Amino acid sequence: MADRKRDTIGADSPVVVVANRLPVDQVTDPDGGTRWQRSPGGLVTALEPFVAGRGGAWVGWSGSAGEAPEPFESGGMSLIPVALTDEEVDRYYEGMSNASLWPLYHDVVEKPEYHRAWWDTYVQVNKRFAERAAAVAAEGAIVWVHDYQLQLVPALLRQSRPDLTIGFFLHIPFPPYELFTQLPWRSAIVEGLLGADLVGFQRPNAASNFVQLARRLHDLPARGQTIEYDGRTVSVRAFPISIDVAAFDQLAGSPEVLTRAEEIRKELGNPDKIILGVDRLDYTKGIGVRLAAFEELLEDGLLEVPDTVLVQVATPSRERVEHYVHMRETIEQQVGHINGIFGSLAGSAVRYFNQSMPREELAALYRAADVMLVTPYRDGMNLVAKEYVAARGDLGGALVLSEFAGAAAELKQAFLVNPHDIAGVKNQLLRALRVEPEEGAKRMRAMRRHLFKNDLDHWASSFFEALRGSGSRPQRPEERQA
Ligand code: GDG
Repeated sequence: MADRKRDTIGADSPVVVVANRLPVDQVTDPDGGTRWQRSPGGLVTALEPFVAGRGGAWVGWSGSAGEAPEPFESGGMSLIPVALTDEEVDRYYEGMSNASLWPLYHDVVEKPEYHRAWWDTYVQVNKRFAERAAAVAAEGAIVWVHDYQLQLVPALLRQSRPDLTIGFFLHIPFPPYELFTQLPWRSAIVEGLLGADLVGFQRPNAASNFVQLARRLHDLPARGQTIEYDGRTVSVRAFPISIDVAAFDQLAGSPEVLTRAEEIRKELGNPDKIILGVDRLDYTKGIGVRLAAFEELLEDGLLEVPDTVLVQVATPSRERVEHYVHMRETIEQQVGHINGIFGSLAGSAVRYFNQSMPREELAALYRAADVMLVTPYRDGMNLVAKEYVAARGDLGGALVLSEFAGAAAELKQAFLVNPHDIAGVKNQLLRALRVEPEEGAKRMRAMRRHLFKNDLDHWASSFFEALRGSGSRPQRPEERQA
């Protein structure tokens, strides 16, 4: 991707995205030179047309501690890096974001830690993001702030730039009143979010949790999907995120991926059934649950190795956060235990990868897998479930999906499970493994139909449309003519 630098990069941007990370990663070439490469994430693909097509800017952290690079242009967007020191990465990102807010927002699956020093740094870093956004946003611009790391940015921005139309989207669940109110800084977070004109969540129950909070904690008048605050009306709605369904469908149906899917089956010893899990190695994803269910089915003699194998891709994640170090040890012990008992010289029962795989390899795994196991205890949406369905243009395969993933509300024809109920997970896994091809195809077709109508572009357009209709922003002259 060609990078260009100029003095006034990003100034007067009509659309600004503010997210913890920039949409690029710095890569080092063999000759030692460095360059920026577009990040593989779906969010970039979703937002790029709205930002790049309008000469917009993206404010975010580069991913490395220390001085921030100068703003630069890339992929038609102005990228505005925000600097974080080592201590800020430690307290704002790994601490407050990933050891306090992440577990609290995921039903306290692990116990959140609350430290005042983490909070102070969270406030300080949120101010920095807000300042950078305020500096590049044009008069009356639209600013879209993302996720739990930046919940104070909407209010901070509104203070300095009341002319802006501000949207916020939370990618993870939002907890009910009873859990949220644990947070020592609960009022500040609610006030931070209320700085937006539109607050978006993955699911309607998260939106109503937030409305309830505003009503009970701040005694604010709230009706349906709106809250009256500070002389403004804040809209609160669900916008379930999706993936680029057509692109994934096409990738998974390409000759290269299909050939690779066949190779994968062979490399695994041509088992009758392949069960697959793909997750960031995170304690919310319920990896231990599926290992336990698989182990019990082997013990019960209902499944056998090498007829059936479980492939688990567990992508390294947040490796310096204590909870993650501990869970990795537990999962790896569990895998070792199962393989020790049920493996043979011909191969092991669980093929475990603590590695990040190329997208093409993931698509081939999805295509090779007879059953996809997605068993989070709580998940905002879960894009892996949607990718699996998008990859199955052959209408093969079966999806076992946790009721506690946002995706379960849409992928209703999946084999739904309660991940706290191991007996139930075992039953549904067996049903999925034994489903008649005709019934499997019927389920897959219905889920694919839903996804093709509700793709990533639909998500981003709906949010932008709702945001444009929400603020009290004065119209720009060209909009008045249109
Ligand atoms: C948060 C919320 C919400 C995984 N391993 C590899 C790889 N991945 C890709 C998957 C998928 C993405 O990462 C994971 O997305 P999820 O939605 O499953 O989960 P989170 O990372 O927790 O995301 C979640 C999401 O935000 C969006 O709003 O759905 O609920 O928690 O796309 O394919 N990609 C590659 N190699 C890997 O090894 N290339």
